Amino acid sequence: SPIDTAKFVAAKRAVEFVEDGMKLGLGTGSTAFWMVRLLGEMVRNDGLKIVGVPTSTRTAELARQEGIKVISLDEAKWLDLTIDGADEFDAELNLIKGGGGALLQEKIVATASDQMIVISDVSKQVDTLGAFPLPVEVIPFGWQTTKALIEETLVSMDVLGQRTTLRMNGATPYVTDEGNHIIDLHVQRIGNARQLALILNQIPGVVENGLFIDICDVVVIGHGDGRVETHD
Ligand code: DER
Repeated sequence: SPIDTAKFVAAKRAVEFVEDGMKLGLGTGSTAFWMVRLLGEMVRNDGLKIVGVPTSTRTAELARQEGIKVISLDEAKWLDLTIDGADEFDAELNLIKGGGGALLQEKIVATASDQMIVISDVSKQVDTLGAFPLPVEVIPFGWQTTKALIEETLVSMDVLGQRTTLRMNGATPYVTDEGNHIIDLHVQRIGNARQLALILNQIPGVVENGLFIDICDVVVIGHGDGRVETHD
């Protein structure tokens, strides 16, 4: 399908940045899926020498299946490059991530990397962040109070929507790799993403939010006709 083509060609362009000896952050999601598959082929067929730090248990499993050496972030300490997807990106390469529920490890790994490349498609390109609900990871203790505090914060900020929802996994609340919950913020548009990112993380009970500000260095945009653009 065109959307799969777009994801594939973006991943193919991104892995061109990968060199022997690199310590890589491996992203999570359907676009990152193609990147891990392509790296696996390069490891198996071309003898590419890399180690990978996954950003979720499911990426760890996929990487191992592909024959990529998986190590922990503590073993790696710092990474040369992280390649990951995004739910939205703007002209400043600020992102909303977390649609796949892995935003905490993704942000830690991306921040520990010399460079972050986002692999994406035009459906994620926006003038202003916020149409995609902003994921916020909260600890289970008192999560309903934390959710109410987040809503109070939204009322005091320049955001249009103030509705928040607990992310579910079927009939029960979604649980992240760290055992936390995710609150999705339906804000419609975010006037000041940098400010919102800072204020959200001051709320007791909030672990991390899906706004990636000044973290992404390059966005690779794939198109359904096979074209690829690179924005940095
Ligand atoms: O959850 C995440 O942050 C994912 O990277 C998400 O933002 C992109 O997932 P997709 O490639 O399946 O759209």
